[in-house]
Amino acid sequence: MKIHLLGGFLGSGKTTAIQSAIRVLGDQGVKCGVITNDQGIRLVDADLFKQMGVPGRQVTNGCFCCNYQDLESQIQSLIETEQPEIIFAESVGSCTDIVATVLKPLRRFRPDVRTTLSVFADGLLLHMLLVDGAELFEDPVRYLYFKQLEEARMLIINKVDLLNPGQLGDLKKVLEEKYGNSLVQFQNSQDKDSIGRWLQQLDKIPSLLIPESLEIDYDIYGAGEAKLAWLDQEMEIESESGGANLGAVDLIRGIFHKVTACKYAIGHLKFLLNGKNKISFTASSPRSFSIKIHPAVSATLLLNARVQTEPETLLQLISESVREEEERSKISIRIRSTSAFRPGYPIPAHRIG
Ligand SMILES: Nc1nc2c(ncn2[C@@H]2O[C@H](COP(=O)(O)OP(=O)(O)O)[C@@H](O)[C@H]2O)c(=O)[nH]1
Ligand SMILES: [Mg+2]
Repeated sequence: MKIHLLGGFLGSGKTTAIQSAIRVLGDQGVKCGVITNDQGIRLVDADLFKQMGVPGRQVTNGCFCCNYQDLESQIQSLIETEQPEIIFAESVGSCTDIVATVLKPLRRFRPDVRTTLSVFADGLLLHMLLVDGAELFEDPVRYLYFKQLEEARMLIINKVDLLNPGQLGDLKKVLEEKYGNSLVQFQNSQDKDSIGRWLQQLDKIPSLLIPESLEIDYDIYGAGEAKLAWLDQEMEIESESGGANLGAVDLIRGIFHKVTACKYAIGHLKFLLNGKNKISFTASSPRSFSIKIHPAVSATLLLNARVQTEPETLLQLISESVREEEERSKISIRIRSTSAFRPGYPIPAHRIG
């Protein structure tokens, strides 16, 4: 059996890569399972995997490292009930130091399982940070972001389809200087062939190759996580005139525009409309999106926002957007659940240095 861990910042494309990989492997008759992870509980991506029919488990309320025993139990439960050949475990995008706190413990406690770690980075965002010198993130968030890349032995530069040849060339040069010792893979996770190459690389990594644990200052790492606001919200939208879906989409646009107008760096702003359509924005994503919608008297919307600001500020911004949309579209929006917080200080259960 194999466990492929995925790390890397919010919105870098981990879930997309797992979904594509499971499709590719499914065509080959390989049974896969997935473990999702987040500081929150009501997650867009967990719902999507369920909808795909992928056997899945969740580690919620904190990262894998701080909930190692829960991760272990979820792996055991997947193995016992589903017998997958491969488990993909996606770590929450604000987490780093995974080699010391997850990969090495897994190799110690499950020596019979082949375990790998791939760290994902959004190529366009990385180009903005390393080549353009964009100052998107506050210092401790930047520290966390680059610590994730530093510990990668397998670094996936994702979303290469969004880079033009000039940008790709510049990025390759910088990466060669900074991460020349890592295996750097340029990928489009929406593309089957590209995903196939990643899966081949995962099979080639020698099992005895154990990456080095990071040297890391937990106070700065913890401060970086605490600079990010987490907000999860479930909403029900109603419109007697059939405008519920349209209202939901306008609300999504409204929230995105408010966040960008305030210049809050977006980690990941994700929406799930009616339990099936994922609409997501990251620091690098295009400002517009299109989605086919039908008239409906009611709609549901699940929101997972991870944004560099205070949770209270984010909550206020979203409440304002909701109020404005209700007035503008003459719809009614009922909030079914809300959870707004910043991640707690990381205290890993194990750390193998
Ligand atoms: N163009 C492009 N978009 C991608 C790629 N991988 C992911 N995305 C998009 O990036 C956003 C974040 O992806 P997701 O997999 O949810 O990121 P995660 O937070 O790391 O799991 C989504 O809108 C995806 O559709 C890629 O290779 N190319
Ligand atoms: Mg994800």
